[in-house]
Amino acid sequence: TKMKKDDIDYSLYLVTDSTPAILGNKDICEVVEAALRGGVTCVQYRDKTSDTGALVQTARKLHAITQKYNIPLLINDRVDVALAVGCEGVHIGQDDLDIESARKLLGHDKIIGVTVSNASETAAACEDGADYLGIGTVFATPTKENTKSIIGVDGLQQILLQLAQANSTVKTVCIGGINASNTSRVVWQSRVPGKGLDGVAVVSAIMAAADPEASARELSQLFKAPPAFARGIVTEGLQSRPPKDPEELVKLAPQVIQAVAQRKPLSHNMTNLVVQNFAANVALCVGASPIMANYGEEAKDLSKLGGALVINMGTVTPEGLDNYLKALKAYNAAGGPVVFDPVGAGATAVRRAATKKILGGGYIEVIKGNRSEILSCLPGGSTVQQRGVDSAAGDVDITELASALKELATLRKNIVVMTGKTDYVTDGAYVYKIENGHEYLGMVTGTGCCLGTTISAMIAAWPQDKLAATVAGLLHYNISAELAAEREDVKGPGSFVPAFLDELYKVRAATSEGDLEWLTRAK
Ligand code: 3NM
Ligand code: MG
Repeated sequence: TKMKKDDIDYSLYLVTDSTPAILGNKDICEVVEAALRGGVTCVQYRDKTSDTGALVQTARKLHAITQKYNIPLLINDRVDVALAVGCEGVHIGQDDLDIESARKLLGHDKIIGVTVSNASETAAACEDGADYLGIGTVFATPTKENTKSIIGVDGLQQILLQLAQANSTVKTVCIGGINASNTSRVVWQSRVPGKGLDGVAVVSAIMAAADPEASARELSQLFKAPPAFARGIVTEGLQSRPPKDPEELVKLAPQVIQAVAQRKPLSHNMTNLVVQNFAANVALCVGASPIMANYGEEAKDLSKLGGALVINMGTVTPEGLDNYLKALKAYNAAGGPVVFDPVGAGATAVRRAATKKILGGGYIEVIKGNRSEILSCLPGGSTVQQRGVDSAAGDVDITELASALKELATLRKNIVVMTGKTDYVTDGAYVYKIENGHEYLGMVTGTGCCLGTTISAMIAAWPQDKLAATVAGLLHYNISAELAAEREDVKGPGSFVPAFLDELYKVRAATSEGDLEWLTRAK
């Protein structure tokens, strides 16, 4: 039977590796056959060191095996080897033979795949008639050191967006550091309206696995499964979804606050040195159970307690960053929500890099920050980001800003909160403005951070509607600040702090008893 190249299933794409570090002393043919039994749908023979004779010999053996399973075999780089073997095609990198020449040699029925890592390579590969794109390097990987660029899930998504906008039908797989712990979320998170990955390509996750068949089976199931945290999150047609009525959101706030009071959800804070104590007190006052635990290893157990995680980057260190990433993974695996506060993102190269790592390291339910922090979270290609970062004043047109916020929330399938005198909240469908609050909030330290803690309590207690939960958190917080600032015993920022804690507590207590007088201030 001859394979038609349009019908190729790219969902689990195995790239071989013959180096001792990965293959060990196993037989490549046995590993590939086991992987095929497990559900691999496409095989690329990649061997950077063997002589041509040996390459052809191994490729022939592999081809005999892949043919039994009716699965295509592609050869990395070497068009001559592919021709000698008569297999289904090649995979070429940016430094290899050009696509046009490869096409001339191979003809139109053969598959030509190309590695791309940015917009211009993508455009060129499509123009030149690549059948599929291997997009990477997604995550840094010991399998291929000195890769050109680590693009993360953001970079991957930018390329999918580019293809969607061009109505391209080219197939896509991603590569680089893909394994069972990240497959489903990378597939889910990178998806844009109209375009998602056709598959994932792996080397070590199968080639270096103790049981390649079992690993392949697991990966093939994970490719199709939405990740734990994605249950119930709409991924398509975000922009065309009808916006929720602001008044309805305000009306839900008391229910959310009551749910916090009843459930006392865990608010797991990995936060900076300045606000530990204040954030814990705020969590208690809004009705949550705080734990200030910065050690990532603990997150696995804590993530199973039904609470939410706050990652606050206020005092980022290399060790801290590792801890955040570990915790993020644990919460994603358990399906627990994560709030990210990119404190000072954009201020230093270290923080920009850390922001990128955290955003690429998992799924985040709510990103909360001030204007410059939020602008730093926008994907690289955003024009608003460039203007915002370039101009010292950071003056950005408000409609442009609103559409940037929607873009960010749509791409990330999450909630974005931009704080300031007016707070903006969006789920990608609509941007809501909240005008409550008091200037004292800006005069004492940690109030921004504690808002993240408050929101974490709300989404943990009200996971069914994270937008409503976030709005409830903002209202509870900001209106408590107004009530505190207006008290006669409050003379300034110093006396404001304890009064603010009191009012947070009192708003919760009143709401639990059905007294919603405070909510009439919502605006
Ligand atoms: N190509 P693993 S990354 C072969 O970015 C290869 O183009 C890459 O190995 C690219 O699945 C890579 O073990 C290695 O991380 C991927
Ligand atoms: Mg190559």
